[in-house]
Amino acid sequence: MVHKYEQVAASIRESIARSLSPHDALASERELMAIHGVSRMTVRKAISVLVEEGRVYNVHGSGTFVGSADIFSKTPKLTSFTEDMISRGSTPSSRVLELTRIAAPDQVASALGLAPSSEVTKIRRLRLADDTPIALEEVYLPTTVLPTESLNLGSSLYEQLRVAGYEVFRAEQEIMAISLSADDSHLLDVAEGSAALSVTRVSSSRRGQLIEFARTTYRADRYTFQLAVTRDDK
Ligand code: 16G
Repeated sequence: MVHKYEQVAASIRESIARSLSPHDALASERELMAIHGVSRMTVRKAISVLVEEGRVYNVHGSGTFVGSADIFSKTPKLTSFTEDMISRGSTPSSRVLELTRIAAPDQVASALGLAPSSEVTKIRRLRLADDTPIALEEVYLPTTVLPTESLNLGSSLYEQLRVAGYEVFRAEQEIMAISLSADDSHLLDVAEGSAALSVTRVSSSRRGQLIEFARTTYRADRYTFQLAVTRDDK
């Protein structure tokens, strides 16, 4: 059965493709309710699907606007790079820059609760969407989680972790604005010193086992983060 909100979402997708440009306003909630003969709740559900897909974004108090096709917007849901790109209709790919087994640097060992100098796999990849560089990723995994030799870096790391019984379930993240070094600017195909968002993520499994220390550096002109915030009940 196709739900009403899916029909409304499909019809909004169509009208975006047909007649709207990035950052144009969508019809108001009230208008969408009238056009589709549905409740406010159904309109809200349809819009939230489109927000998840990155096709539209909300500006509090102003309405809903069409997203920009070349800007990827990440929501607080825990997702992998592959999932982020596929949900936006782009094809993800990777260029492996480094794959080594090393003694964990102090910061990594302490974040992952490992004894100093424990063995970890270090992975550096350039991540692309439809062949355009989007992010640089540096990931450290304890070798006890996945042996270095078993990794297939052409495909999703999170999918391989899931298959190995280490589904990434929760992550602590810190987001920082940085200027790219000359080398990283070159890899990401932007002017030297361009702005980027550096996200440090420490990921754990459903059982609380620490799995991954990652630093993902996104081109600031191609990536935004969306966070829903609420006031604590008094
Ligand atoms: C995301 C994660 C990164 C993870 C990667 C796995 C953030 C900030 N970072 O880039 O920690 O290693 O996805 O992607 O979301 P994959 O499964 O496509 O290889």
